[in-house]
Amino acid sequence: MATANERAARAPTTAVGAGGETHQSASAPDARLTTNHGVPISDNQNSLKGGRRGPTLLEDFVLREKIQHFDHERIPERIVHARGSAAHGFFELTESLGDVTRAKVLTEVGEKTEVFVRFSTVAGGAGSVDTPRDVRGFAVKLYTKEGNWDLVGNNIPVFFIQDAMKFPDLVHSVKMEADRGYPQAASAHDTFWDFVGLMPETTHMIMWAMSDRAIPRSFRMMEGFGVNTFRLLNDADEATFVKFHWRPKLGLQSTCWDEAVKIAGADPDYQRRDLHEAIERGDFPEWEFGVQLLSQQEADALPFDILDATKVIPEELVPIRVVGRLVLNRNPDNFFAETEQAAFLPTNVPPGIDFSEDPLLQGRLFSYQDTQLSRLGTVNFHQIPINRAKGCPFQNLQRDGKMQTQVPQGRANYEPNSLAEHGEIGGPREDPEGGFRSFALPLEETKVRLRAETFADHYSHARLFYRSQSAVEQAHLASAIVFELSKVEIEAIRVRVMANLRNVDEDLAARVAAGLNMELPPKSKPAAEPTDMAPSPGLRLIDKYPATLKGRAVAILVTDGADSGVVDDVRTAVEAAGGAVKVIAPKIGGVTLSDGVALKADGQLAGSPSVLFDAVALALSEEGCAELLKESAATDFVQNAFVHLKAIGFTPQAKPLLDKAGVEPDAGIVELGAAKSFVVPASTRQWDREPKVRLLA
Ligand code: HDE
Repeated sequence: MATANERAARAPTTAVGAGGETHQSASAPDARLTTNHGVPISDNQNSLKGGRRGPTLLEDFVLREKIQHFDHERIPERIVHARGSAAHGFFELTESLGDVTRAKVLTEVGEKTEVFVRFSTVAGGAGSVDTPRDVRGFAVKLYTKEGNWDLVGNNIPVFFIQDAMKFPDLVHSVKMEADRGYPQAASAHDTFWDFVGLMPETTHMIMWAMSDRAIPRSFRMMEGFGVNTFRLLNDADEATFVKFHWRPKLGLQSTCWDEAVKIAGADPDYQRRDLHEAIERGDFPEWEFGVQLLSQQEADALPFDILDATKVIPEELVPIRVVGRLVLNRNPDNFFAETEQAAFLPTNVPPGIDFSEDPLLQGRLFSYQDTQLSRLGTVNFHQIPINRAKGCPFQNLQRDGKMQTQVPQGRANYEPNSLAEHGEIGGPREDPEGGFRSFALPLEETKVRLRAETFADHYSHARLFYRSQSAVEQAHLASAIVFELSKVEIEAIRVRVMANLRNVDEDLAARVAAGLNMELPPKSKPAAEPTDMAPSPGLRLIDKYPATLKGRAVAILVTDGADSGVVDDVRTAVEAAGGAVKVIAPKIGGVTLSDGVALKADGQLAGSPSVLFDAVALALSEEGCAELLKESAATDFVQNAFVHLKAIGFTPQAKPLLDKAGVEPDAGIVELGAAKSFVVPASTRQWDREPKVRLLA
């Protein structure tokens, strides 16, 4: 584990800048404050004035430099995926894919490759919240020996649109509306659903976005997908299609919608904090890396087009081969320098990995490089430390440009040149054997601007997804659509969406109509009639919900006089099961337990609602409980834990609070200290409770 202190301790007292210059790091005990040009500063409190109370002088370069740098501290935020957080770690290959690729990162078993991974929401701005209903970005930069490989994925394996041409329209529709500047970080508004209704190709992704996948419990508990189909190329340049997968060791876990909404208020940085704190305490998040491999013949035999990013390849049809693992074990030292300046490029692929003709991917191949130019302001953004190729040198004859930090030697800035023959520096040369080669795709057709017929089916996969879900998940999905459409003001937009939903599943459409209390409209005419595919249990979420406390947090709410034995027992049991314990008390100074021992609090009740924890234990004394009955934060604490399907452990003295909060007994309501384990129900959600606490569509 690398705590902030340990990192500071091992940090060098001088750091090497990207261009090789050194500057004293702030952690050096004798560090002297200087201007950006190294001039020592004598006074950092007062500007230079003409007289004791006179005007500030233009001559004051110390003040001007400081304010000017501050004025320019911000760079444009990402147009999408603006809000994100990241961590360093490594990728380790556990099984070689040498039969299908020559990429060393996928053939050298046991080799550890440094990575930087950024997770993000998509629609909200950089200052928005962590828990909206949204797709999550899962961008991995692998610093391989053969150049950076950026696997820029999402936590959902399909996408809203089939062709990059529609991306600006999609993003405009989901972002805050153009005239009013709201809603922020929300898809529940007219323009988004207008686009959805008019573009049936969005339907499959809508199923995923309305499922609990779009309200994940933690970045550590999400799957990741490369989404687009790529190619792997072996030594003989033979191609195999590939889909990339990341599978979390902690399993897939999500929140309840009502909980996600409340977390946004209680802790807008919930997921960012969760990732940071897990890594600080040495609880390193880990994912399996898997691939689905298909030959051209296997791809041709599928009843859908693998170049269409709105289609999923069910793992029951093409199994996922696990060949590696990803571990995140170090927080960034500086958010701006690393997380904000990280530039991910789907075009970054090492030899042995290549693109497919997926028209969405093809557009991405242009967009990311282009957006980095405007975001980071220079063609030299690859020289920023977080973006530099670290696994190997980068060397070419490109020169100059804004913010050039390299100092190339010699006169050879062109190729071919013969200078090496004359004892001068000749510069790097191309490598026909080891260099990147594209797949020799035969191209014989005429130029066209159209959508292939093989992309016409917009509903079969949406149907497959919906019908593959468990009953609980189907109810959540239908309720999410009802929630979102209820925020849509133009009725015709709701009607159009419902008409499309009838092509997915009549039951789903009827549930949505009932939830809106609207007539079910006639079915819209699909471009291609949907077909029934065999359900794919692999598409479920709740089945991948592990019964474990590992990676989860349990709050113990304590009052003065609470039984210290109970508090100790809960802590010991939870920690033994891999969970983290937070003590919550009415006051941050803590409480005095029954044995007179003082217990400090990690959080104060009013600022630490139960939405921030996976299960709660109420270790209250009789007097403490009587006090809490007068505090609505306490009632909310218990009631929310109940309606968010969490386990509640309680001392008998806490019973009046349970009653006031309307808690009804079930398998998740456990008396502490009694024979029944609290850890068992705390390790999962109480799905059976849901019909008692919520009317679902
Ligand atoms: Fe992106 N996307 N995208 N995207 N995307 C960006 O690049 C774009 C798409 C994804 O943490 C932008 O650096 C187009 C699919 C992630 O820094 C931009 C299209 C997938 C991130 C861009 C797509 C993604 C981005 C904005 C359709 C899943 C955050 C800032 C043709 C595979 C990376 C930036 C980070 C970011 C363009 C669709 C994932 C504008 C044109 C599909 C995880 O270049």
